[in-house]
Amino acid sequence: MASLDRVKVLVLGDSGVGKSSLVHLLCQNQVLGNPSWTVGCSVDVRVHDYKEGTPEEKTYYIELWDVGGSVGCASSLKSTRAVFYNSVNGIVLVHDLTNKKSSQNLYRWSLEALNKDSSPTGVIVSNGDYDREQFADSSVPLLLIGTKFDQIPENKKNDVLTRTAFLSEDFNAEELNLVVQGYPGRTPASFCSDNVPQL
Ligand SMILES: Nc1nc2c(ncn2[C@@H]2O[C@H](COP(=O)(O)OP(=O)(O)O)[C@@H](O)[C@H]2O)c(=O)[nH]1
Ligand SMILES: [Mg+2]
Repeated sequence: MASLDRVKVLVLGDSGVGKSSLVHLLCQNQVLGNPSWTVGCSVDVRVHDYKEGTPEEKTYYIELWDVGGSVGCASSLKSTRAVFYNSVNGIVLVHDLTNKKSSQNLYRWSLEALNKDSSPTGVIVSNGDYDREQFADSSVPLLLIGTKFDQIPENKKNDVLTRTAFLSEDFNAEELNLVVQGYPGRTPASFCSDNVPQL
């Protein structure tokens, strides 16, 4: 059998935003019943038929690297994480739509993974002084995923969608907002597959 092309995708974001649930849903096609703490990094794989049914159809072996931890942690932990950031083909930035801090921290996560998080003085760049051009010239495609859309009250949904649209512009990223866990009347797997054609 011919070997499949391998694509490495990082899944980054604060603890509790739903990274493990998302990766499980994408790779196992089912809801993660009882998510546990992710220690270090866990890798799951999805076999994906790119442009299925067309002459350009090609099968890829997509590795989703779910990197645990906190972005505000000590630099020694960060340098440990740096080993995961080699040879990356894409980054999924995950934030919890009910938690603004998790959205703000995505600036730091992405700059860390793109290896652009230190100024010459070693001071970490926060979203207050980040530069859009740092994302504009990135050759690594970014996808922004907002989770827990089911937890947003109906009258707040438009505000949230406006906020995520600005955020995805900042990152020069595609964006999706979804429900990774189920909610009444909708199975999460079908909801997700409707919304994640690119993945
Ligand atoms: N309501 C709701 N809960 C979610 C959603 N996605 C994840 N969760 C819950 O959020 C919690 C943290 O999820 P987990 O995947 O462990 O987050 P991680 O720390 O980023 O890996 C779990 O209790 C999940 O069931 C979602 O879309 N809606
Ligand atoms: Mg996890």
